[in-house]
Amino acid sequence: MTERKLLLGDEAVAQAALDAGIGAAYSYPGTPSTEIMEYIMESEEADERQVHRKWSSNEKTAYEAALGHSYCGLRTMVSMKHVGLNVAADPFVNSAITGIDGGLVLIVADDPSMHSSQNEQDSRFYGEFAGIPVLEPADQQEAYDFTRNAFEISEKFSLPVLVRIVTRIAHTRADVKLAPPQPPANFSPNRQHNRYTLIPLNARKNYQLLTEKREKIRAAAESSRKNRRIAGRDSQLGIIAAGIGFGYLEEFANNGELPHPCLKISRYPLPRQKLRDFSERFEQLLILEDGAPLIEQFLQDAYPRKKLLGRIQGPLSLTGELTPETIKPALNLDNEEQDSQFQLPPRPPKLCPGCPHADSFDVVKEFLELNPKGRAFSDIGCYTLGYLAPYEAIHTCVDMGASITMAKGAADAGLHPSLALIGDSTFTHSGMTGLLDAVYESTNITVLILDNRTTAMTGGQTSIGADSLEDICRGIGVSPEHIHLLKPLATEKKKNLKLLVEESNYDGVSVLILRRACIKLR
Ligand SMILES: Cc1ncc(C[n+]2csc(CCOP(=O)(O)OP(=O)(O)O)c2C)c(N)n1
Ligand code: SF4
Repeated sequence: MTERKLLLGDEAVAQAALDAGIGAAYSYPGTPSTEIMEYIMESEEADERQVHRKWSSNEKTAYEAALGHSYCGLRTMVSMKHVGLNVAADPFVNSAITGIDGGLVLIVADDPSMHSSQNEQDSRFYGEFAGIPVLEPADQQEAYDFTRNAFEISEKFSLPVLVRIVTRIAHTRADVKLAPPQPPANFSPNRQHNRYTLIPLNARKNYQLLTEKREKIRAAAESSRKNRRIAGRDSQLGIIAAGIGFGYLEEFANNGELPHPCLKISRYPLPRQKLRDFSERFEQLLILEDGAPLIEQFLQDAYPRKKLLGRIQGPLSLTGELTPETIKPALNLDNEEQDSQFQLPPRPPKLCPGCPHADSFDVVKEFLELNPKGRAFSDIGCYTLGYLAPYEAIHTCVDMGASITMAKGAADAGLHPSLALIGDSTFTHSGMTGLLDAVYESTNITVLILDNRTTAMTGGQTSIGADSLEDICRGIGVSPEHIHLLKPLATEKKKNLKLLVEESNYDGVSVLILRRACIKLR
């Protein structure tokens, strides 16, 4: 009997990778992709098969480890949130040039509407940019099926394959039909050293090979059933629906029949000919894609005079996620009465009562009141909430690791006092190299590592360097007398403030480690 499981989209992807016989999974946490790795970590099946699975320091190290595993002939999955791919972009783009051995599947969870992210970039562009195949499931069943298939495509073309999911697929559950599992491949390290050694002599040849592969993967996307026409009731309008856009369109089907004929897109590079053939049959087209208007831009360039309903010309917004509600007006199926039933009051995030970060902010806030010319460059984590009232203790949050480096740049410009606030996990993700820059130039900055012993913001994953922070700072070259361990508690406030004032007056790099466990860890 076929096995079925009720799975989140994230879990469907993870189960598919296990069933595809992976030897390892690598990841750094980030909403909405975290549950992929958590599922694999807790899986008994993965335990029995001894699938290697541990959190990595960041997305770049995760991607490179996956490439090394694939190099040995074994299938591997690496997962991350969309901004994580910015961090992993270097090995990701270059792995298209080296090619892979064991199937390498990259799962990227995009976050349209920025439910828990700094931006809403669309990872399909990364696929086009690197020249690799991208699959975009419309629901949890496709998340499972496409991930299984992604390993085959990866091995067929010797290329990594990107599977793009979005928050609403990652974090909603559906019944998923599983396919029989496959045994893992045999360990067989690569012998073609010219493929993986990207000196110009080899890289030029490999890049030429990649351009030839691009034609093949484009042809495969053109002929794929993942990109197919589906009949609909009213041919006044043609719809092109990608990924979850198709899932939303299906909500308006009547007895299984779509309101308008549709071209469903789930495999990239863009099947340009298929898009043209479909588009030429309609005077008006509606394009449903959750993210940036990748398909719509192509059609606008190809048919400047055609009426295109979508994100560029409206009525859909250029930003924010698609929902059945947002596409309803474009389908002339608006029903305001029903909409208003689902309005929930907003619930702004706040620190948990008793959070150690609150006591650190009390100190920083008072310090900034004493030093109004000072600035506190922050990073990403629970402590980003220090921006909001009642703390209002930080002034920036741009990307992981940017606190120390921005504090350094500002100090280089003459800003004083220049504070950097960074969590323990973010510090080992991408703060350490910035600290080295500051030590190298003996820049006058004061770094506060808010060490709550975990990666709290994404649900409390292991913070893999938390036990070595003092050693790391010493190793990077911060003078031991300017590394201090503090306890963020109301009773220690006076002492902590005094030390912060003293260290901010030291003309060099100081590090204060404010250590108290996140209350969720108890
Ligand atoms: C490149 C990138 N990867 C992952 C994330 C998701 N993320 C945001 S903050 C964070 C780490 C938070 O841990 P820590 O710095 O220890 O702070 P805490 O939340 O524990 O206070 C993660 C994983 C992100 N925003 N950007
Ligand atoms: S989860 Fe932990 S670190 Fe985050 S706000 Fe709550 S107590 Fe603070």
